[in-house]
Amino acid sequence: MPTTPCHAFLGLGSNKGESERLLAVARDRIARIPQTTLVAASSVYRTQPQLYADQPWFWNQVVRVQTALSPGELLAATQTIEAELGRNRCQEERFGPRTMDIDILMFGDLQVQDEVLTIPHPRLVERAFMLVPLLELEPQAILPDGTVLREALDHLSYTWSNDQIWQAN
Ligand code: PH2
Ligand code: MG
Ligand code: MG
Repeated sequence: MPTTPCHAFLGLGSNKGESERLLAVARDRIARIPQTTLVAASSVYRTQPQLYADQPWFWNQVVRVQTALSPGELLAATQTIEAELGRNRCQEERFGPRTMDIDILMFGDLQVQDEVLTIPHPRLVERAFMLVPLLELEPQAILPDGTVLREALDHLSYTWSNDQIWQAN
C-alpha cells in the first residue's frame, strides 16, 4: 500500500561538544534521510536545562520534515544520526548532557504508544524549549487530542528574550 507523505516535527537538542556546529550537521543528515525532505527549520534557541538542572544550557531547534517513512523507520534514522554525532546512550545519564538528541515531537495526526515510541512526545506540552520553536514554524499547531499548543505554552511559567528561554521548573 503506498504511504502518503506525512509532515513531522523533530526536536533537536545539544549541550555537549560544539553544539551549534552539531545542530548544523544534524540538519544536514536529516535532509539526507531517504524518502524524507527537510521543509523548514526554526531559529536556534539557548535554553535553560530542564528535568536535571545541573548541566550546561542547551541549544535547541525544531525542524519540519515531510516523510514517507513510518514513525519507527524515522526513529531508526534519527537514532543513527545521534550515534554518528557521538551519542552513546549507555554512557549518559537520563536527561543529562548529550551531543545530540533528536526527538519526534509530532508525526502528522498520528498517535503512537508502544515500547519504543510515544507520539506526540510525552513531555512536549510541558517544555517551552520544544513549544517555542515548534510554534515558530506552526503557530496554529494542534495535537491529535485537540490540545492547542499555543495555549499549552501560555500555561507554562517561562521567559523568552533574545532567543534565550528560561523555564521555572
Ligand atoms: N533535553 C532533555 C532534558 N532537558 N533541557 C533543555 N533545555 N533542552 C533539552 O533539549 C533537554 C533539556 C532530555 O532530552
Ligand atoms: Mg530523545
Ligand atoms: Mg529529549
